[in-house]
Amino acid sequence: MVGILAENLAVSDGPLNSENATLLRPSDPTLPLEELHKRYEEDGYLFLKQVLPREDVLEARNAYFSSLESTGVLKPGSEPVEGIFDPAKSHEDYPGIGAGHADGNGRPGGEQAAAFVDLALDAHYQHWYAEKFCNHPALYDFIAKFSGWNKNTLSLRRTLLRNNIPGSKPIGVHYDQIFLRHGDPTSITAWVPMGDIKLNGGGLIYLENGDSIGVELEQAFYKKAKEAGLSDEEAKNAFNSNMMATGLLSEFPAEFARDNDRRWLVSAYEAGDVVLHKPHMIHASTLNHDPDNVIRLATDLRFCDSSKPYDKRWMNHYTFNDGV
Ligand SMILES: O=C(O)CCC(=O)C(=O)O
Ligand SMILES: [Fe+2]
Repeated sequence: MVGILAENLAVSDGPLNSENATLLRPSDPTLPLEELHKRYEEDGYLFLKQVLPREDVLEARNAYFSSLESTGVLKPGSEPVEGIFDPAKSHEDYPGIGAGHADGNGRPGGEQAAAFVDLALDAHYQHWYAEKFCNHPALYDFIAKFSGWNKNTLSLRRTLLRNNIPGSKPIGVHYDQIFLRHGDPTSITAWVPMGDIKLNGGGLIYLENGDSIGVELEQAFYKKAKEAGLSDEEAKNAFNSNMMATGLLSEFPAEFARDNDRRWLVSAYEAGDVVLHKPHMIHASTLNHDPDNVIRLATDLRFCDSSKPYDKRWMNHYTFNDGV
């Protein structure tokens, strides 16, 4: 019998249940470094419980939704920090940034969505976010110690604040090195939920033992490019042309897991949790089916060793069509 993990837990091409999914393993950030390293290397991810102070994350969530309130996205009478979508509105008028729209990372939505999209983009440049949240010492210090990069730990400026409104399109299957391919494949992504996310509320999912599959895919892309007679530099630039225009491996997570004989790892998240993942670790997002219409907000912060080559395109704040 197929067990239910959560009512309505699903990806774009179908439900996630005990047959094709299981739970992500949480880790206490105070565990010995040796154990944390072992988990990160073995699993391709490290799901840190409460590494950021919950109140600081909620303060950022509040700032974000307060800045969007004028667009009518929030349910009348609700508090901005709750981030509850107005059920009378259509999610099409509130498109998310960076969810792998057909036009890559171009500007989403039409005329109707302009004010919302402008403000959602503008949030990336605000002091509360760009200076305070992205450089939170609790996370930076953890990564500097965990990686052993210490003072060479560099936080890449380009980040994506992603609001997934109930019913909107989640990001498809990918690994991050595809987008960071001008840098050494040792960077660390920190996926940071900005608020509590229920199991069926649109959180990130990871492919079980997915790092080795990502490494193999990367090698296969590289080999194919070389066989086509491309130089190293050209091969680097040709990665995207080997897959979908968006750099994604697939828009169909259920099918992708089936084809690779793997399960998806799922979790509910609390404000203060962070998942670190390796550059080839395969992941995607679930549909936001939050029964209370809570908007899923998260950001991806990336860290690298500044003594190694890193992707300089990531040293500028995110803008539409920035070529990454
Ligand atoms: O938040 C999402 O839906 C996608 C995030 C992601 O892919 C990442 O953090 O690398
Ligand atoms: Fe990613």
